[in-house]
Amino acid sequence: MRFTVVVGFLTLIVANLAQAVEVDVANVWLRESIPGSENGAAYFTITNQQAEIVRLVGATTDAARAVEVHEHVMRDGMMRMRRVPALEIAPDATVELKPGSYHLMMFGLKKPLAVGDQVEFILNFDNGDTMLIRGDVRPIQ
Ligand SMILES: [Cu+2]
Repeated sequence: MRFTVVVGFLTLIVANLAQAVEVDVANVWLRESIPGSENGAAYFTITNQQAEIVRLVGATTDAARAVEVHEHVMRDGMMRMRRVPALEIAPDATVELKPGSYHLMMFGLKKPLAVGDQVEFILNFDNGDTMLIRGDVRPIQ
């Protein structure tokens, strides 16, 4: 299933300052909260449709106190997460944010993520452009 990317009003505000990034964001989804967990994660695919590298440097949402771009890395035989200051997407490349890999880490959820909820994020790019995306909460498999 594909979700249409909605360009947010913030893009209009900064349109005169920043060149709009040409990306396609699809399949935005979140995993339903484990009871008691204050953190969450969001996933999507992002395709660079411009001739230059796109760098995703962060995101915000009303659903959580803070959001960071994260990746999972194996260190000392253990799976750990670390912050990615700038997720680079090469021209014509697609990067998949998915469990066990890149994700949007949500800290301090305002309420647990329940199946059927829709959550919006504003993606921030290094050139100052922003993009509003919306995803559905899916059940834990
Ligand atoms: Cu994380």
